[in-house]
Amino acid sequence: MRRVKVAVIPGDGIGQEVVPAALTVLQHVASRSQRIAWEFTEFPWGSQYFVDHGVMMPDDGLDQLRRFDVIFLGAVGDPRVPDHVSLWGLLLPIRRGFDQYVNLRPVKLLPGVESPLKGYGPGSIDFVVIRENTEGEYSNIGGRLRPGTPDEIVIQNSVFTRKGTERVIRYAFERARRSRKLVTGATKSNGINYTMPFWDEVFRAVAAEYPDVKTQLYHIDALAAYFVTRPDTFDVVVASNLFGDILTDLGGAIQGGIGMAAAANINPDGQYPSMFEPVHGSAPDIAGQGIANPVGQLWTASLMLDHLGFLEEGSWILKAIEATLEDGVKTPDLGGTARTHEVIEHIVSYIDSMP
Ligand code: GGG
Repeated sequence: MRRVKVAVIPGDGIGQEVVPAALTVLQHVASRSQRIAWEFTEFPWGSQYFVDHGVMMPDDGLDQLRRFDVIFLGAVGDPRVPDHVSLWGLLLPIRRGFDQYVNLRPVKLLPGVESPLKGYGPGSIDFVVIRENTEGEYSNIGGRLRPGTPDEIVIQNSVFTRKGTERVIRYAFERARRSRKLVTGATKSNGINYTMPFWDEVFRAVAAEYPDVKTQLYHIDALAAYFVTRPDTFDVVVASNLFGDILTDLGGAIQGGIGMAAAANINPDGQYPSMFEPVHGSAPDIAGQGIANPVGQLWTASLMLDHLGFLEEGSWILKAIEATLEDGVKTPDLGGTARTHEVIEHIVSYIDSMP
């Protein structure tokens, strides 16, 4: 039996619903497995904390999180707090402070779910996006001069380091060696004339070290269109921070909805805890109604188990998700009528009754 210390941050909106739901499932997985003893510690950080204390998390937040094996996060965002304040006060400092330079986001069409793209059935869309997670367009370097005047100047810099670019592209190639051996790079080296030609140069240099892996490099605009017109042709897609963010919302849409999409913020060196969160945000429009889709958070829990080395247990959650969706137990965003707790009950009873 291994003790696993998990920092739990439900955060805002539907994070407060889908995180406890996923913890229930994780407890059932642990009791079936007899190999895991979870130690969950919850942190009340997020937008309500900001309203009460003026910060999204305490100044020593990262120090408090450092002693955990993993971080399990729900959602960030609240109409009472500007989005750039909530994001730069919690989610982004964790990703950057803990050097979680890989944001791994699976895009897979599961049985029982309909893609808005016609002609695609279960498993026909199945790839992973590796999003650079610590630099690029999310640089936090820039400023505003003469705000509010006709002479206002606003600058936001992009930062691409050789180390940061090379390591995430290399991760994508290593990952592709374990799948269909095809890496697609997202670029825009026609219009963005310094950072993106550099990105392409590093991509080609790393590719040369992996002669067994096929490659393609597409401008982001064409790649977005190919996600719609030929999503079955991808294996591993690697993209800069902003491009990867946009592509994976599109990825969520083609796999049936953003409520399905999972993400793992990984520090591959294991020096710091990795963080697991769904792709979706806090969905204030449906928060508190008990109808949030818990699948993205559950799939994220499955990625967390994989990361911790509990591959078998991780696969139980995915199988339970598939069986539940196939049985038609789906929340309204997927065209169903089930409430969050009904999806969870179905998943738990599948796990508890596994042979
Ligand atoms: N699940 C975490 C969350 O709420 N993400 C919302 C979001 O806007 N994230 C921005 C990003 O991933 O860059």
